[in-house]
Amino acid sequence: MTLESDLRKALDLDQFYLDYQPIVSLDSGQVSSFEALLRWNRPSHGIVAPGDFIQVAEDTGLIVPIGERVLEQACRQLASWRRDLGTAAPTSVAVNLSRIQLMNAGLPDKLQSLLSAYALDPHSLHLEVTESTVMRDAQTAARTIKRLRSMGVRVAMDDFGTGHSSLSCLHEFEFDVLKIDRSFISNLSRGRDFAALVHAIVTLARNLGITVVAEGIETPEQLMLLQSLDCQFGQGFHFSKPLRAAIAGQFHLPPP
Ligand code: G
Ligand code: G
Ligand code: MN
Ligand code: NA
Repeated sequence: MTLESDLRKALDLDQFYLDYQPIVSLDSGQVSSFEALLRWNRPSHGIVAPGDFIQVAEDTGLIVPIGERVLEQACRQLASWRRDLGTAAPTSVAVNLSRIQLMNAGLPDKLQSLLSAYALDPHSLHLEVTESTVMRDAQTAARTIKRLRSMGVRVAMDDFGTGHSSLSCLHEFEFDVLKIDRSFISNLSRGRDFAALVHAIVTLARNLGITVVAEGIETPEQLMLLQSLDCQFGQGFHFSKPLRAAIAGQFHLPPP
């Protein structure tokens, strides 16, 4: 049984689902949105994380139907939180996109029909792309990102700072959100250089009018440092691991 044929079967049998990790305002301590993270409930393997199958899904093109399933589930979940929780519902959900999905000419129309079908404000859908996703065919990526943003969808640069062209990325593409890679955060306590780097990224983003999210916050010390560096939003195990949808909808952080 190959991974590819199991992935096809997983689509037929609806074995994919999303967990949701809170993204928190570092000022107010309120949950502002959730990042949707793909999971595969694979028979006789248990829960499989995307790191173990995304590459094969990309190589076989299966990432397109899988990704459409992900977008549909995220939109449906957001609509259902709206219906059940009203004003207490999360305001947005961030979905990760592979390069093949971003390059797929059908993506904007697909998204438009999902947003209409679930009566969602386009601002409530955020798409996360990495530097390597956009840089391989930068012209096409820039055009697609422009089109998505003109629909009102927000676009985030994920894992910022790990690629080879992070800075040129910022002027070639219009990003709404910049997510500082967790390697910068985990090194924060290793001395002043990393704090200086993070502070520079936060300031740069602010001056460009881009929202900043620090990824991979694991300790109260990292949180305090990021607050002192004026970082607006954060995400990481310190706040919460990715959660099942039913738990995420009810999730609140204790008041500080
Ligand atoms: O295996 P692990 O959970 O650590 O993998 C996380 C990686 O998988 C991250 O790079 C994340 O961006 C990616 N990922 C998570 N969910 C999705 C998804 O729905 N689609 C795509 N294309 N990538 C995803
Ligand atoms: O590449 P991307 O940022 O989309 O990856 C998301 C991945 O990061 C998920 O697999 C998620 O479980 C993981 N993650 C989220 N918060 C933390 C954290 O605080 N520490 C570590 N090590 N991983 C995290
Ligand atoms: Mn991400
Ligand atoms: Na990331």
